[in-house]
Amino acid sequence: MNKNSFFYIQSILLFIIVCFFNTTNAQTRSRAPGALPPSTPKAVFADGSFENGMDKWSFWQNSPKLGSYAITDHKPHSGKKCIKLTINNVASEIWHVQLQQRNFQIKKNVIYRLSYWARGENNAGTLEVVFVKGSPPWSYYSGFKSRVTDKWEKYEMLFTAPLTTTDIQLAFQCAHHKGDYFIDDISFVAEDTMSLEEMPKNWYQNAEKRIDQIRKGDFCIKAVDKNGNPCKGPISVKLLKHSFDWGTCLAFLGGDHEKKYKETALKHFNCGVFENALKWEEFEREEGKPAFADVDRYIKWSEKNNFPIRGHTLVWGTENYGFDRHWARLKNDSMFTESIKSRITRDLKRYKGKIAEYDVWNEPVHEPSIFNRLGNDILDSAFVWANRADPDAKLYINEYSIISGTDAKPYRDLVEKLMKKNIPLHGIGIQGHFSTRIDPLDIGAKLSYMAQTGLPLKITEFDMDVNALGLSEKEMASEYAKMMRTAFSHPAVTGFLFWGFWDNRHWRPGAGLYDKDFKPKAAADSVYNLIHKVWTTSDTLEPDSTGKIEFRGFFGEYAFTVKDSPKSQKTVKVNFSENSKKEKVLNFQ
Ligand SMILES: [Ca+2]
Repeated sequence: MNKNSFFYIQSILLFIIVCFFNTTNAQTRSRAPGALPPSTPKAVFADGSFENGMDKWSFWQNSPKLGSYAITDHKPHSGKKCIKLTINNVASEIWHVQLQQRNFQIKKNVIYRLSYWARGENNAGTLEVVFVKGSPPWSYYSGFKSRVTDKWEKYEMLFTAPLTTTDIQLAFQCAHHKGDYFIDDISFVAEDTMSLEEMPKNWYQNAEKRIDQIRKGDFCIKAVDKNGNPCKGPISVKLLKHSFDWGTCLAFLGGDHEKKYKETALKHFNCGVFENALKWEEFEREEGKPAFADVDRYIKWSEKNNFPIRGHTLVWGTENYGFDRHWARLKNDSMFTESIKSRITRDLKRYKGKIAEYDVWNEPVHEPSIFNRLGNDILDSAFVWANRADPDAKLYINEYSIISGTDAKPYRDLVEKLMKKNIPLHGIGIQGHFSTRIDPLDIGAKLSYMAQTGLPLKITEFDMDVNALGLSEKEMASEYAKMMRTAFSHPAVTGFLFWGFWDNRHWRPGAGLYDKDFKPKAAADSVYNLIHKVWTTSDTLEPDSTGKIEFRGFFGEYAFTVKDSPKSQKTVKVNFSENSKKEKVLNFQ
């Protein structure tokens, strides 16, 4: 940091503005369903009233002619002025037009309330606000989206600071819909501190010890032959498949590499998750014409290979990818509600016994567009409908920026609200798309924070922005391993799924374990080695005179092989889980 920018930052810190706003007849929209705690202002950042013009704000666009800005006296929310952002040309990414403020002071784990007033003219649509790192690679920390209406409305979000820094940027982004966006009375106040458990300094160093304690059991088998006599000769013990879910998202798109793609998934992992095929907007592009045949292909493969696939996702509020124009969203509110109910009921009944687990609602904290329309209770209803349609299905909620960002608090608040209402929610999905390096203590603390709900946690969509972080292949392998070890050694975590493994089929190019030509990167080997060599159980033991062997091994499915003569060997497969009997009699016929 040079001297000038130091003084620049200092001047921002000293700059205090108090915003007065009229709250009568105003609606407040916050992102997660549910009210925020009352505000008790303790600090304020730079001018959000626009009475002094742009002041510390700046306008940025990715290419000229997307949009423009103006300080205007046209119907400000309060005072005489507000800012107007105009989008003339829609961009592929919402962040291509931004109103920014950078380099203000935040303190680690302090919870700030950002509030602002906004309205739209000329069909203005989604306005997103994000907190990102204030310099490359602009790592994402937290954000909130909402649709502006033609009336001034107050919007609020809570932001938990990821670290103590001034290297931070707040940005309002709106390049997804043409129109005029008016913003006024932006306020940013500290009001609470997130109570994250202080992880012991050596918590990560002790990961392998914890893994041994929580992922293994002491087991015993008694091997008998067809006459009931104890087996003689050595018995080999081999873990075939972890109880713990090690998985990847799947996209069966055909093409030359399809065979290799499927083989690679089976080689590394024991379960999968639909990347896009089950997302409603992809699955049922036309009303009444769901792509059953496409999903059935996955199911067939899943059953053949004993490779369960998670049902991601039944409902997702995002307005990206043209989803805001999906036929269901073009209906009136009551018909839209009815369509959500039909979709959930129809598909869970159809896939009962074939898909065991669903993300019922994806990104409820960050994508409130459906709650804005239908109210917050639609979330509760979705879980109830899913539970009625398939009472055996495990129902998850799924969200990003929880361990890879700073939104654990609003997520836990939402989960606890559902639990208080006895909504059938069985697990917490934590996506894990990282744009920062892996910090095991920080991640461990956030996992523990979420685990306090008492529900199992699953890392559902892990990847890293390898290119933006400038990771070498070796560094990437080491970061991925660090994350796997962090999650596997946390007692509340029951699964870990990569969001893809091949660069040709990855939303984040470079994040795959294999490059475009299917050449394995260092991470491919290290991921394989951890799951199949480091964290595995494989031994050959001599039974005692009663045919008994004892061993300590990972929970999962085992193959026991008896070599009863040089020419004959017999294998029995059996499962040893956390809850299974510690001792089993196996009959080697
Ligand atoms: Ca104003």
